[in-house]
Amino acid sequence: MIPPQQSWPEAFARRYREKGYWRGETFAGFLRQRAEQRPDAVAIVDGERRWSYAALWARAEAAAAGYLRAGLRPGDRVVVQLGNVAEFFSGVFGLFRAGMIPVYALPAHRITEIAHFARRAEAAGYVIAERGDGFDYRALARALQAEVPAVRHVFVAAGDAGEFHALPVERDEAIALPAEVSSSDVAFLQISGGSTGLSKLIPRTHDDYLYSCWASNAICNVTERSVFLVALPAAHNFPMSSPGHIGALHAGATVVLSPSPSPDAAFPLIERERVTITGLVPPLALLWLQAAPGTRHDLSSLEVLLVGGAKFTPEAARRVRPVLGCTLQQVFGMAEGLVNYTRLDDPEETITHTQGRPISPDDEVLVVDDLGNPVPEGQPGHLLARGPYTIRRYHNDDAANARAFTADGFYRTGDIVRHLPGGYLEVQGRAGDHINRAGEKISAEEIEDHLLAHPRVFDAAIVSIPDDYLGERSCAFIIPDGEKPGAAALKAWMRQRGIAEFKVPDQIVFTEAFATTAAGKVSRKELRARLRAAFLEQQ
Ligand code: J2J
Repeated sequence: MIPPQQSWPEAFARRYREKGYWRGETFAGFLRQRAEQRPDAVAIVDGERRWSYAALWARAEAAAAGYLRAGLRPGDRVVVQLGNVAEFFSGVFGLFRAGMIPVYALPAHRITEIAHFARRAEAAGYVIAERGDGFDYRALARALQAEVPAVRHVFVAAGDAGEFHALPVERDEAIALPAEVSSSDVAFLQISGGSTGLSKLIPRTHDDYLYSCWASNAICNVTERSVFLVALPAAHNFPMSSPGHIGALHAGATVVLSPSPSPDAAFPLIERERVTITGLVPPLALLWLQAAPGTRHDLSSLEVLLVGGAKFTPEAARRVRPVLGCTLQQVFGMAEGLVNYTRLDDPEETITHTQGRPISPDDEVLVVDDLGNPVPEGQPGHLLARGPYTIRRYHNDDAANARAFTADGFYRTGDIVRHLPGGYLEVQGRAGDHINRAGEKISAEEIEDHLLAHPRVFDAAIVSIPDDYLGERSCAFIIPDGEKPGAAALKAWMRQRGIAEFKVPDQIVFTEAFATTAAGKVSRKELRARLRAAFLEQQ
């Protein structure tokens, strides 16, 4: 079991309960309730498959019995790596029903990342589909079990299970399912896109996460008549919780799964299913804006487009209503907690120029200088956050906890923002060294560590370079050790190490030396800033 969540001091927890934010609800509990209330309403649409709430719940119970029969126990952590398929939902709600704890990996993750999640979470199981986007996840499962033998059970939720367990679709009545867990327990571990080293694991409780989802529903007008399109990967925190598929299921609405976020895949689904709301990262929103005027598909059902994950420019934001005919909602959130939205009835200027304001009246937001002192409103500073759905610690990572939280429990977001009148925030950039590549966060340090393992790399520094389409792209500056390895060969070598494709540097620049100060000493952060400045000057 993950030890009881003691991260919110009792006085805070009491307040959040008294104010009705934490309602004592669990994931399995709310889905069971919806299945009783609206058994025949469509919960999940995946291609030609339509699962009612009753069917989804039955599948979740069947999966739960399958996990238990195989030997997993309540409290076990289970890495889930599934794309936008209906089985994501039966697989994950099955874990909730069995009192187990999903660890959400993205389909793009490869052995290096999956092994890290499994170790850090001390996972006992792994749930996959046989294939996705042409990739063989069973081969990845074999590699994982060779590297992390504690992962005893692999479940193939869709496709041919081969030597692994198939995820049952019929309930084995001989297996008793456990009683419901406590809503203050950790429900799952989400992946952080932080700046330093490997991803951290984010423990979210039933109470805190469900609050952020149902409160988002009210802000985004998600009700049981809504149809939510999951265009981004379902395991990502944004399409999961803002208000996301969890918000939509909580509302008793319909969740439509798109195999890809491209207009080719999404536009026909919007027309066919009369989709009312979806969320995109800025590069995809730009692609949709480009494709919409020429499309033969009827997009008129779309009421709200959420855009977040990276900064959306005011110029693009202004085009959403005229081109797509819906209201834009900017969303600035993070898997660690705090989520901000522009409101549906905000003035146009606020919607196009800000990244919104927090969900909760009890979100505490501070904007401080380098020394931690509050800066005046309107001045840029570091964003710190504390509140009823913002974590107070990472899972199993003392070093990260010491860095990421203040003594009084504020999460250091790493974002540089300006606080505007009315509590609105405008994101200015990042203090740390990560690259926000189309909403995917890449830690410079993590990629540098990979590069440094190459025998012909003497030193490496990864920087972000502004990119019209991606927002930022990654550029690796390399000092070779002897003969240059060649950019293509180096990229191929990185892929071979088993990392997500989005982390492979977009560009590689070989150089003789990195500029240093007169004193000869320079921090990595400063070095990266200099390399970026020198690169941009040359352009
Ligand atoms: C600028 N930067 C943004 C925005 C996130 C909703 C929406 C997004 C995420 C997410 C999420 C931004 N403008 N509108 O979890 O529930 C950058 C910030 C932030 C980091 C968090 C959600 N929206 N960002 O993107 O955990 O730097 O969550 O700290 O992946 O993305 O990344 P992540």
